[in-house]
Amino acid sequence: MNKRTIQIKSGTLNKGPVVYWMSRDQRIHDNWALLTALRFSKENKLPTVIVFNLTGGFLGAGNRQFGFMISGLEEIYNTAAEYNIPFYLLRGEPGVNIPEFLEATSASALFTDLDPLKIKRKWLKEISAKVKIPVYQTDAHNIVPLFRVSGKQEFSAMHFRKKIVPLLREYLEEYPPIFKAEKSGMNAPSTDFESLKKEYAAPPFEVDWISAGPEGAYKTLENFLHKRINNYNTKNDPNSNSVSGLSPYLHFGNLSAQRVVLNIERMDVDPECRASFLDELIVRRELSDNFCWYNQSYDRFEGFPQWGKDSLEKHRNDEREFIYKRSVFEKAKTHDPLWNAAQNEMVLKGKMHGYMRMYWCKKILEWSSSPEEALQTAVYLNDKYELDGRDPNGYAGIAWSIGGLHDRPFAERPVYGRIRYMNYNGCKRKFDVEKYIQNNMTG
Ligand code: FAD
Ligand code: FO1
Repeated sequence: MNKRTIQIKSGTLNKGPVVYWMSRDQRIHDNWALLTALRFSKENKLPTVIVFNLTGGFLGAGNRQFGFMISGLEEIYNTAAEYNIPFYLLRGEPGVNIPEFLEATSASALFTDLDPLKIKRKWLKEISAKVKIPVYQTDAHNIVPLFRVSGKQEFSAMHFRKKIVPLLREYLEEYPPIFKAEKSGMNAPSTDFESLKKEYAAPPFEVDWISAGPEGAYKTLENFLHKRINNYNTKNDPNSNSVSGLSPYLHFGNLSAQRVVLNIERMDVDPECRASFLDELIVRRELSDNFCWYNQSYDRFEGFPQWGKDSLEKHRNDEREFIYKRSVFEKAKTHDPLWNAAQNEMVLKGKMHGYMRMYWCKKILEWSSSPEEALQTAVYLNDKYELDGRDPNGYAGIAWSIGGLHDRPFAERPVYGRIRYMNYNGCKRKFDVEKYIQNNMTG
């Protein structure tokens, strides 16, 4: 088919449309999965339709994330129409809805995007088992398809970097322009986005500092590239506005990481800032997908590297100075004003600065009664409150903080064992802690 696509199932073409089941990559432009479906449609003189399945309560997501996602989908629905692509929004279980939709439309083939998360792999398995048409999956999220970079879990950024960098020349190509699909007799059913948005707009969880969808994503990217990227060397200062703020858009696939890199390459950017940003965007981000794809225990203690598990095991019964239950963490009621400020930032805004995420998570390990409980608390809070949560980056970031994933052993100390340690004084040396606390006070 092409170098970014794998065939999940063979089958015979029917007479109906080619269906793109959009899930992870919620955009029309710069989308290899949609382009693959459109090309296949053209070769077979068939129309293309997009179907999106809304699944309530997805991995702990609430109004905040659904509200953001639905506003983006409304924009995508309208853009799809410009290319003669009807957009269907279904609600319920994809394992039931997608096969029914394919049957009802006599669909010829199914295309979808690729996601390493367990729930998405389960959905695709259920769907494939029920249909008789060909099923294809395209990695539209990673610059180098994850199955091409490596056939196994990579244990450090250094090893992963060595594998991905030589492939970038081949994969960092400009996207071909999207083209109009064959006109079909099918009209996009009208979707009442206003009612949907109202359904998910209830407080206390809405956020108003970010505008959803691909348009919001491009504006944020432009602002970062033209005004802020040259300050990226201060990325570890949570008071500096030097990070991109792109993670919610990358998470929902409103923006392609490949587009970000292509646009940066056309600009004159400070070389140190450029290298540091691209290392996060390419190496760290795609390494997280590698972790979740090859290690389906990505959200469990068992998923940590062996040395991390052994070390945490040895220190399991160490005395803890403070032990908090999940509810104390959730209400930001610990003894540490810096930790509480980070938690407030996440609860109030749906985001937390990258440097604070590390501190936040390591302290959850330090102040929980076991590493398993710490992991559960961190995943629960991250997935409930972060706009960009429920993402391979989140599971990898938490496993890095608590279990030493992609990291090396450090000097032994209580509770942490050989897992890297962080503390308040270290933060004080790096940035104005009082200012960060003041900026994230409640009430
Ligand atoms: P920038 O610094 O501008 O980076 C650009 C992009 O590079 C990010 O949007 C992201 O896609 C990628 N990136 C940056 N840092 C990392 C990293 N350490 N690992 C993987 N990719 C990275 N990221 C999420 O997208 N979702 C999460 O739920 C999430 N949870 C995290 C939890 C913990 C405990 C930790 C330590 C990290 C977590 N991260 C998560 C990774 C990182 O903190 C965020 O991606 C980053 O802070 C997002 O802000 P930004 O877009 O301004 O980042
Ligand atoms: N994907 C879907 O196909 N249907 C959904 O209803 C859905 C909801 C959702 C809510 C919050 C969120 O963070 C992600 C959500 N996603 C949904 C999936 C998402 O696009 C990503 O594919 C994964 O979360 C990360 O890879």
